[in-house]
Amino acid sequence: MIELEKVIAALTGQDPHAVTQLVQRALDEGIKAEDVLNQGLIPGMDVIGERMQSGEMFIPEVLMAAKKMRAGVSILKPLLGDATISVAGKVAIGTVKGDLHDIGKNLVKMMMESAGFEVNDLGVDVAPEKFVKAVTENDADIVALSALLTTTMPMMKETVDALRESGVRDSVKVMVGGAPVTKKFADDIGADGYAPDAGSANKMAKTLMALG
Ligand code: B1M
Repeated sequence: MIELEKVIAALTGQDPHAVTQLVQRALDEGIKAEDVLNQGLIPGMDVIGERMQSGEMFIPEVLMAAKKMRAGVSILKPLLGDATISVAGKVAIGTVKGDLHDIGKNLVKMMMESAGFEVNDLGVDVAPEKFVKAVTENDADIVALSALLTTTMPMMKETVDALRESGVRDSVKVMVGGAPVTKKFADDIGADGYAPDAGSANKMAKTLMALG
């Protein structure tokens, strides 16, 4: 059994190799790769997300933790079946058309990957039809839209409308976020979920997956 406290300490500490060392030690002790991931790294990143949400941790620390997490997962990946890696669901994420801001979107992506989601990053300035394509061709379970400009927020509604017009709206969940976006806005445009920050975005994604 990998101890969660040790994972959290490794994710939040100063030593850049602490997570990889911990993962390797756990494997050497005979702990299954799947358990190291599901009972160690993923719950550890959930705690990081909660600390970010509550203001206990700041963006640079969260980025460092996500980087360490990725290094830990890269040791586990060859030992895990594909199904174990992508159990949480498939997400197509992007910053909406007309908007070039991607720092927050990238952070959300990292947190989602850390939580076990397979994330297809469509980049910035993503037109509604590209999100539609991600659903029709790549079977995304969740479309995750980021916007940082009040002028590009309407593009979120256009994306929801495009999904509806293409007949795939009912087969996918839509979640939105970004500094100017609110829960009320999300409700008004017919999105399924809203998250104020990267720490809560992966929780919302898990909630949406559980709704089916
Ligand atoms: Co721009 N910019 N910018 N900018 N920029 C803002 C957003 C702005 C608030 C600055 C200001 O005026 N005070 C302002 C928007 C005003 C408004 O619309 N209300 C603004 C403007 C006006 C512009 C330009 C129009 C400026 C110009 O050219 N005249 C221009 C637009 C370009 C375009 O997009 N078409 C522009 C350009 C740029 C740069 C290219 C220079 C650069 C972006 C670089 C990049 O992203 N690669 C930039 C930056 C860096 C900023 C600020 C300074 C920082 C944004 C950021 O990265 N924050 C920003 C001012 C500010 O916020 N202080 C500003 C850190 C990031 C971690 O936070 O993105 O909010 P954030 O993400 C958070 C949450 O919002 C949430 O989780 C993240 C982590 O917790 N979240 C989600 C984000 N997406 C989510 C999705 C989810 C869930 C949660 O679910 C799917």
